[in-house]
Amino acid sequence: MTKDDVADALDEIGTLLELKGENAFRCNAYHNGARTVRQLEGDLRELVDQNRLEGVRGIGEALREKISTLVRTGELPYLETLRSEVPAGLVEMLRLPGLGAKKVKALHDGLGIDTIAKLKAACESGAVAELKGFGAKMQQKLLEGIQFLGQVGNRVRLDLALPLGEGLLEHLRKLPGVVRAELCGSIRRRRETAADIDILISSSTPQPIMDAFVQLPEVIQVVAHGPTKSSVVVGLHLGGEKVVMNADLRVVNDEQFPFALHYFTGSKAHNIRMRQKAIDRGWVLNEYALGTSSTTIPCRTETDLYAALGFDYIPPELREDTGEIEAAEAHRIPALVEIADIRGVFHNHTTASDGSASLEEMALAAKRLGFEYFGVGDHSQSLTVARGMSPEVVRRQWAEADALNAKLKGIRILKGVECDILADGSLDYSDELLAGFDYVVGSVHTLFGMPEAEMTARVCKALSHPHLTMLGHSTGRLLLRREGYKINLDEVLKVAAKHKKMIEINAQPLRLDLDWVYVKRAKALGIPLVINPDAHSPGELDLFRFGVDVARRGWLTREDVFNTRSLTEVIRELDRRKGT
Ligand code: DGT
Ligand code: CA
Ligand code: ZN
Repeated sequence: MTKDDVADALDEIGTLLELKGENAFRCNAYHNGARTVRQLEGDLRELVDQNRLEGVRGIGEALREKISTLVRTGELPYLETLRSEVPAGLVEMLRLPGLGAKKVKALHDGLGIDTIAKLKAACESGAVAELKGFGAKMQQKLLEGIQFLGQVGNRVRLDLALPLGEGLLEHLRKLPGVVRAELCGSIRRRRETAADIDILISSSTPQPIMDAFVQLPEVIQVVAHGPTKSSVVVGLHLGGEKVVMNADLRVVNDEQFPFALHYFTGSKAHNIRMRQKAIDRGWVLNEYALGTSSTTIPCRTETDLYAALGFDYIPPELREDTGEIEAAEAHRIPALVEIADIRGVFHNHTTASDGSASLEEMALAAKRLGFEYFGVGDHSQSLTVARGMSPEVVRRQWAEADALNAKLKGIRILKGVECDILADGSLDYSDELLAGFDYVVGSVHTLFGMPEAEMTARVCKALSHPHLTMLGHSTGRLLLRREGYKINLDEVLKVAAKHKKMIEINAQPLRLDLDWVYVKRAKALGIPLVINPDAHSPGELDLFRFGVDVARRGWLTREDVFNTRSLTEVIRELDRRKGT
């Protein structure tokens, strides 16, 4: 039992008590206790054994007793009882936007709703709108939320699935008898979310590898344990979130590895087209081999496999059957942008708005990543929830940037802003002030409910503003949480191209917005793209790499991405734009 496991249990108790209608004070005691446990210093087992939890603020006697039981026995009968008393569907309903424990309880008490399916039916019949405290608007919102949940299912964001998968891979690679081991599936293709972790290993001794796999520390449940295929549920705490997902392991012999790697990497659409290409040559391609009924074509690697069919190697990010097979056939697969190509970033926050670190700390963190420039882009004045900067704060930040640029070696601070695009499409500062920035990122943060035509006009108007340099997170989506605002992106791209504006690929793993599908279209229109981490702390600067994944999925080369340029080139281009 780690601190996180214990804290999760306390949080769960708090939530279950809320759903039972316990008083808020008692419920909060558990949530606060959970937070305290997560932040405790030292080994929890020792703290319990030496009675050192006594006197810790936020952990009263009732909690202390439960923590001790959990740590000593790994179980908590009190929690088990609570779980059996509260229908599981109620907990699931909490995932819907706008539904807290009080409302879930009201739905349960008032209409007997204890599953999402029943909630959907009650919304469709209009019963929810009639319930006190709900109304037609809430009912509509719930229906939309249910539909969204149905679409996203149990997918997990790449920034969580990837480290979880890489952790498993690291354990597995150390096992005796493992020749090659790789992650496959959507994670290898760097899709922004994944349904499960697909792992492939080559070995001539699969059984002991299977046995070790189902016993890895991350495994919380074994779904299937076979001779060459096993399936488990894994769980891990990552950055304050508990990630739980399925992981499948397949073992093949080493001759089969490139074929299996190709097959399980997918996508399914790519595989189907590839198999057809093989058939066109009178061959068969499956997860074990390429060849005719009598002979097989030996391949050591995926590169060999593609070459056998007369193709260029296709990077996994492109394998979505959106033209990559034709390009490989014509030897026109582009050299995709790489992490090492990125030389700076433009959209980041500091304590001047809602960031957690000073301008100097952020700039130094950027330098440590090997960047040549750090563009600061704090929020503008009207965004008060994010402590948007008044013109005075802006001028103070400029002076600070000048002083730091005189002092710091090896990193150059560029003076930018993430300027709000107001409801009517105008920008949030006077033209005079805007002219003083090195560049302006324009973003929408308010009135997400606007009709599509209005939102499109709003953003397009901002794109025509002479001082706007690039458009920030263009739909406002939060992956697996909320859809973006309604906007005609094709129109937006057309207008951006016309005014020669850049478009950001927001690399926050929760956003990854512009979506890769539109990245590809932006490139076709000649629009320069910019990969920005939208960092709110020094550690988040490194998130830029998830933006590189999106750029690669959008077929971008180094030339297509503005922040692959050197500092000198960037300054020259920004100056040129300001002159026009
Ligand atoms: P996911 O798991 O939804 O994030 O996406 P994938 O692409 O990882 O899908 P998954 O895990 O169901 O399957 C892994 C790969 O296996 C998939 O990308 C392609 C291959 N595959 C799975 N089912 C089929 C199929 O019916 N036909 C073909 N040709 N390939 C398949
Ligand atoms: Ca998968
Ligand atoms: Zn923003």
